[in-house]
Amino acid sequence: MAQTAADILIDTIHDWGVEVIFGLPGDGINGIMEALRKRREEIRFIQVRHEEAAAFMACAYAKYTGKLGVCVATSGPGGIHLLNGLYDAKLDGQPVLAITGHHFHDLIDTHAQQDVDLDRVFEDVSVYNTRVMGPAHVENVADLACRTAFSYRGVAHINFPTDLQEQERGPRSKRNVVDHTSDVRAHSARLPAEDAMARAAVVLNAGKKIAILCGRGALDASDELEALADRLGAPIVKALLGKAAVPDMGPYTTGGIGLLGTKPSQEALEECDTLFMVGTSFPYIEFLPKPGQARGVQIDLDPARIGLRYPVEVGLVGDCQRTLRELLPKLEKKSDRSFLQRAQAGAKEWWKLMETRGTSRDRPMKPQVVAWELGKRLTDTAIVSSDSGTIATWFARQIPARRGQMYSLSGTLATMANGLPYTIAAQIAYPERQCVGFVGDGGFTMLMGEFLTAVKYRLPIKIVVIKNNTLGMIKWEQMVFLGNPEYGVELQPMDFVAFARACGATGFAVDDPERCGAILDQALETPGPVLVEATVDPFVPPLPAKINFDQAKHFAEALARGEPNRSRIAWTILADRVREMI
Ligand SMILES: Cc1ncc(C[n+]2csc(CCOP(=O)(O)OP(=O)(O)O)c2C)c(N)n1
Ligand SMILES: [Mg+2]
Repeated sequence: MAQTAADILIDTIHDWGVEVIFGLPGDGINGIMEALRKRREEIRFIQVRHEEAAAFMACAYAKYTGKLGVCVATSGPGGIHLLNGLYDAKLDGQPVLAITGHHFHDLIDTHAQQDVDLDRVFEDVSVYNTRVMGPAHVENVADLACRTAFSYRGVAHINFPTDLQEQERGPRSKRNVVDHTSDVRAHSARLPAEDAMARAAVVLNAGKKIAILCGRGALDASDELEALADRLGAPIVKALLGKAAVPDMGPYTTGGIGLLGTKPSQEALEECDTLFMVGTSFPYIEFLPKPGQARGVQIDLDPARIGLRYPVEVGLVGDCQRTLRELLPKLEKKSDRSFLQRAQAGAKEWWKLMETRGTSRDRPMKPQVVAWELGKRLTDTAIVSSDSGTIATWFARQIPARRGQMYSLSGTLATMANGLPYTIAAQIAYPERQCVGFVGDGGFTMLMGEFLTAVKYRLPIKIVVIKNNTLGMIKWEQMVFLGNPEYGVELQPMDFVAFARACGATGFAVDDPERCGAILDQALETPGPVLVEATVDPFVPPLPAKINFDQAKHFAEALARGEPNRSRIAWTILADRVREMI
């Protein structure tokens, strides 16, 4: 059978190592679906219930494997649905290819049905964006789309009019020499210039209180980071996407930073005289040292991100692992360990506090208890995905990352709803590993149809839904940041266990802290997809590790100005603080 333009597309991306495509069919991509059907042994098509989830899955697949994540959607609405997930990939720097349909090529821009020029719609989200003009165009643009997504760590988009997908190889223009492109992947050494390395070493060797801030770019540099911390006597502070970069219970890290970070991390950044940023664009600038307080050195793969958040003296453009390996021999071992030791003492105290919160036996059950009990039960190679919300705070603080595990959520876009699709993508990529979603009831219900996707493909994912019947994070933001009583944040409660069962999966419910561990044990041991509904106290605020005066004032104002739940909130906070003091 003659090769169609859609066949050429799928063959080309297969040559780039693509083995999985997430998507949902439609008449704008029927030619592509047929090409996928014919190649179902080589490329797995995972059918989703909502295209947004397909884009999240592509993003997560890229995050967890380092490979190209691919999603496909039909013309018009299908493509539009992809957008949020594609922005997640753009903002967290993941290589993703989005393939979309268009209607008949000779009716485009004539008010025809689903006449949405997705190549124009996707202009902002993509690093490469094109519309196929005919079969002879396909290989050229598909090679370039894959190469660009990898090279610039972003979204490439190919929009494909539906009738062209079925066309067979036809005439080429006279300049379009056959087979003139290549699918060879090429890498640079990704090492900074020698003089920059020497200057970085001078700054770091002069520092007396050095803090290392690492992010997602350092995820594969665990050993190097710990060697660096040891050499410099420097605590490692982790941006959330860098949670798995070094183990929390290791001797060098103070854990996360920011609103959902830890006190010792914040203190390390407040007191340091040198800040060494390794693979991070952590966006909350107010948590970084004040400009002028500390000398700055930064490693980033992207030269455009040097000095983005902090005025560094030396920028090292390169891969974190390789750069650190080259830099380490140039660094002197600090004999004064006091800065690191203080951070270690602070981290020990912090973990004691997390344990106190995580082992509370109060009713209603605290969300921290669920995170703590889950953390204890994860396997050494577990992959844990989470959502935006207070849920991210418990994920960040109460689940200690171990070496070999992976953790992610939507970092820079901070969207809701990605947690379930991320977990599914993780399980598709790693059928043998324990893949867990730790999500809020608001985020989960946005895309909960995807639980059926897990059932359909018999994916043994474990989803823990923290049920507080509220858009918790926003409730607290309204109070703590603005001093307003909560408004528009209550959620209609639902029975998640019945939902899981209705999907053909297993559901467990827990609301008793005494039973939480046992129920999680049961859930983790149950084969197939499992959902745990953990009903928790909705009045536990995810307060910053150190509360500033404005936040406390706003909080008090919100309570005074008619916050409907003020007495329960005040009582919960008071009771917790008293318990933590005794
Ligand atoms: C798509 C999207 N819509 C809205 C928001 C704003 N937002 C951030 S967290 C949050 C609440 C999340 O609620 P839930 O999933 O129940 O988690 P909880 O905060 O209760 O733990 C909202 C509405 C967002 N980040 N993304
Ligand atoms: Mg909630």
